[in-house]
Amino acid sequence: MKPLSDSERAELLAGLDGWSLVEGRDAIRKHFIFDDFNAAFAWMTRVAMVAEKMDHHPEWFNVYRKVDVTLSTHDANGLTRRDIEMAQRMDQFAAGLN
Ligand code: HBI
Repeated sequence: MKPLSDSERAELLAGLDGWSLVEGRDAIRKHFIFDDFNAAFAWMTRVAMVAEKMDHHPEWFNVYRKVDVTLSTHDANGLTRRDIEMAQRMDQFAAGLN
């Protein structure tokens, strides 16, 4: 799979909310905060189902109601459209919970 071109990157990242580039790595990161652990884990469960369906999995770290997410495509060693799509799905699910 091909990483995003510079112009695709600029255009697609501009459409995301609250995601930032990771220093020293072609990846994007966002810190999600939910009402409580139950909400955080419910969100992770929904995302996990989509990740399996997309065959595209996040790198994430959860403590109580916080989930730190990093997205990158390992097979491409960088950002691809799959990462953008996963970020959009994550934001959609989070909007429904908070
Ligand atoms: N998830 N983020 C990410 N990047 C990948 O390249 C990737 C994945 N999940 C599954 C997957 N690749 C498989 O297609 C390969 O490991 C075979």
